[in-house]
Amino acid sequence: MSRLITRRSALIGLAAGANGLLAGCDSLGREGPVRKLIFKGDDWNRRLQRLVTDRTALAREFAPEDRSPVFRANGTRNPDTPSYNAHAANDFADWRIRVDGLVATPLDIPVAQFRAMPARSQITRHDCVEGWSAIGKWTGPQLAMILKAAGLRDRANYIVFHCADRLRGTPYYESIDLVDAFHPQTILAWAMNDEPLTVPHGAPVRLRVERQLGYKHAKFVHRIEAVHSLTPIGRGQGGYWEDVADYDWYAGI
Ligand SMILES: Nc1nc2c(c(=O)[nH]1)N[C@H]1C(S)=C(S)[C@@H](COP(=O)(O)O)O[C@H]1N2
Ligand SMILES: [Mo]
Repeated sequence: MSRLITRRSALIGLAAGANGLLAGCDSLGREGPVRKLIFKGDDWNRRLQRLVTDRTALAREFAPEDRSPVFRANGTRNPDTPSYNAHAANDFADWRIRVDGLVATPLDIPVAQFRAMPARSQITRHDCVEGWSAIGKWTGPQLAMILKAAGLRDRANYIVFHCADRLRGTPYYESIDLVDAFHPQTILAWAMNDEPLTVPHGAPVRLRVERQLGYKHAKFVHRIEAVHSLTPIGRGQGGYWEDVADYDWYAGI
């Protein structure tokens, strides 16, 4: 946890610096080009969010009766590749999740072992950028536990989730920073509403990163990679939609 503590003190420093910058903003005018320049880009958005909200705070959790009767599936509803279909036909018994990149001990976790790990359950609201929300219950091990088992190296800054589906020929992927990776509600869910994940919802394993919008919640995860920089991954923007449609990398809610 020393890494997190280090980052927290770094955040405090950042907040102090950002305060100065914010104070200066009044004199820059509300719509001026300078202000636009300062506020452009999700890096600033992320820092501002860090300043005004505590990113380690928990997302709201709901009661079982709050669950949505219908939880829509969105994006890829079935990766439908020969390899994925073979796994699905076999109830994903041979699915493995690789954990590699900047880790001391790369892992290759069979899904059965994964399902046997201590798990967290949480009933949360999923918010899609397309304008719909749904409440569901998610169960799975905390990502923090898996990252601790693998041992992140010092240079690791981001965690990348590689998915089994392709959209228009391009593999879906997503990434988060270490604040979200070690957030207690960041889990690798293998169950939804007390049933094993169905294919439309990301079987056999999908990410839940509850403080961010829906597109960050990578489904069909087969590889988790710790990296120093996002630039060499995909087209370098940190995720499929970030690459192809300019979505914000940091989609905090
Ligand atoms: N691998 C993969 N993950 C994905 C997507 C996708 O198309 N492929 N779509 C994203 C979007 S936009 C949303 S809103 C959620 C939808 O999750 P659901 O299908 O369980 O509702 O998954 C996200 N994760
Ligand atoms: Mo979405």
